[in-house]
Amino acid sequence: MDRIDFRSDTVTWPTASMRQAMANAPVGDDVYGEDPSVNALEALAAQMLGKEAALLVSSGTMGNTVAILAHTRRGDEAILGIDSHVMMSEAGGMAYLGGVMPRPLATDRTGKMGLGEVFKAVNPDDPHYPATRLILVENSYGSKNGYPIEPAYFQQIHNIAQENGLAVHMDGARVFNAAAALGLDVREMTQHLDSISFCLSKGLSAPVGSILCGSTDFIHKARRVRKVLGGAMRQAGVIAAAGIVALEDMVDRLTIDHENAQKLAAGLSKIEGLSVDLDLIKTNIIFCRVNQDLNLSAQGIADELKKRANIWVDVDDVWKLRFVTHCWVGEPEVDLLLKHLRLIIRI
Ligand code: TLP
Repeated sequence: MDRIDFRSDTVTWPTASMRQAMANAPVGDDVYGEDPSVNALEALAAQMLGKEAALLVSSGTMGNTVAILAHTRRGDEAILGIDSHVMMSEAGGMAYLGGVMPRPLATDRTGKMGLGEVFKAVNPDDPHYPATRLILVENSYGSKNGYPIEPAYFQQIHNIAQENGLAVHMDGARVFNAAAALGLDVREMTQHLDSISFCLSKGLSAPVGSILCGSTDFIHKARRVRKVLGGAMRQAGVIAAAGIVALEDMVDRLTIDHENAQKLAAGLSKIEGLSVDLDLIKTNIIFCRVNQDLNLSAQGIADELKKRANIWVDVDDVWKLRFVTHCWVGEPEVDLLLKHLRLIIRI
């Protein structure tokens, strides 16, 4: 692949051992519960995340949508961060498919909703108000440089939920990044949650798939919702086989992506005209502001990078770029990106 792609960790291709495992995967009909590879992946994921059961779904969006629909009824309300992925980038699935009202709350620099605000957002049991049923959290927090939020926060969210009979679901698309950054076992990140979904196809490099984890009862319910959405697959073992390799081989190396992000962020912050919140770069996502005095917008910089060096970056807004490190962009690619940025910004 000659393209150097910093747009997202979703661009990662399956590794050679994933392709091998896919070719050799034992399969069966997963709607009958007979696919040995899917069953093995679900058992491994449940055990690693410290939950009773797990369900393979096609994407992070499907994992979150299935979870929301399984936790709620039409007309219920879900509290969530105003700049969370579920709120901003999942096509309004909770409202479109579930008739669920989002109750968006502001988040701080690290993606946390204020605990007082969460508490106040829970509606009283009064027929005027939608019934608050769910709190949605995210970790790492994508729109805040993938910041890894510490488990103590979720313990407090869980307390509010318990006092009010609510469920807590985490969009843990990159929860393994969060755990790695905090030096914790991922089970410590999930202990205060009723359900969590995470992605196999981001930093873990699998081609397809996410996993929803929770109690046996919850996953039983979720399996029905997945079927309703057309997401029950047949010989999905070919996908699951890559997912098993992702969990066995790709988790421990995430710290390399974080080190490369640190290096990139430090380099960016030294280029006049670009700025990065260095104290917030803990995982593999970097948002970089472009000074409006430069005669180049974020799009202009992205176009130049592509033209000169086939380097692809994500344009977040007119004055903001996003860079994501992953296993296909290492130290040499970081150096090359920085070199070209210096040249482009000097013109
Ligand atoms: N995120 C993508 C884009 O949609 C922004 C990316 O490139 O980062 N939760 C979080 C926190 C995510 O970042 C994403 C994807 C999802 C859920 C959805 O996963 P998919 O794309 O598998 O539906």
